[in-house]
Amino acid sequence: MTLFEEIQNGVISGNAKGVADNTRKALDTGVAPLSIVNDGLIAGMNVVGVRFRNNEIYVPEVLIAARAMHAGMAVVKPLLSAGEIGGKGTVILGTVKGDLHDIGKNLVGMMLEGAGYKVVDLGVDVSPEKFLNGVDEYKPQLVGLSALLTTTMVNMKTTLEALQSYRDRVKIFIGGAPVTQKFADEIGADGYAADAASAVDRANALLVPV
Ligand code: B12
Repeated sequence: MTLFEEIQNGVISGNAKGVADNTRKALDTGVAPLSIVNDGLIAGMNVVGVRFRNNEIYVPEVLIAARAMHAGMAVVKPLLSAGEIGGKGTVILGTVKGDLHDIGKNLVGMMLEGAGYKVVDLGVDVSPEKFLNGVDEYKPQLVGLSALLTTTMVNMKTTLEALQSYRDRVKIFIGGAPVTQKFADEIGADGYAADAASAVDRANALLVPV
């Protein structure tokens, strides 16, 4: 079994210590931190998502898997952030009001940090007002909204509306499993990305001066 498979299986079975150990082992053998995230930790979590959807596993197993994934993330995160921290600009991230899912958002945040952005994470269940206050306080170039529920996607629209007067200064991009490019276009977001790696590409593209 490859180290990537060991890490994936560790996430799937919720073996936090095993994931952390194998993540260190992979780093020691020279594997790039970003590959560990993409091909180990995220790949494992994707399997967990499919099994949960198919009712093969339930909420407690998912939470235990997420904890294992975070154990690996804790090991790679300092290395991902080792680049020019914050040099590219500031991004505010949050999961919209009513929504408590944060695994994907956290991954996006870690990837953005790894790519050189300063990331301010407002957490979950973030109201439009809280996003507005965050923009006032941190003066970001980018705001990222996450939603994992079809019922909370609508709060992306209300958040965009709340940020209306900042739209000339701040780009807003969105993501989350039910979110699509079509939805992003419909609500007038500046961008959309399907996963954490393309979120970095999207951020880079949005911030290129026109
Ligand atoms: C983990 C999980 C939970 C955990 C969350 C733990 C946590 N700390 O996040 C718990 C158990 C708490 C939970 C609760 C619920 N959940 Co849930 N959950 C999931 C599950 C299995 C995985 C989500 C996940 O973490 N995926 C892994 C990450 C890496 O993927 P991701 O989030 O999609 O993120 C990636 C991209 O979308 C993108 N991205 C994400 N955010 C952003 C933001 C930006 C700016 C960008 C650019 C990109 C981006 O990049 C990420 C990284 O690659 C999904 C099933 C699934 N397959 O999606 C259901 C799922 C999302 N949950 C669901 C439901 C229904 C619920 C509950 C209502 C269940 C209940 N009855 O209590 C509650 C709601 C609680 C609430 N108010 O939010 C449904 C949603 C159905 C729908 N269409 O609305 C799903 C799809 C399961 C299902 N098939 O029924 N859940």
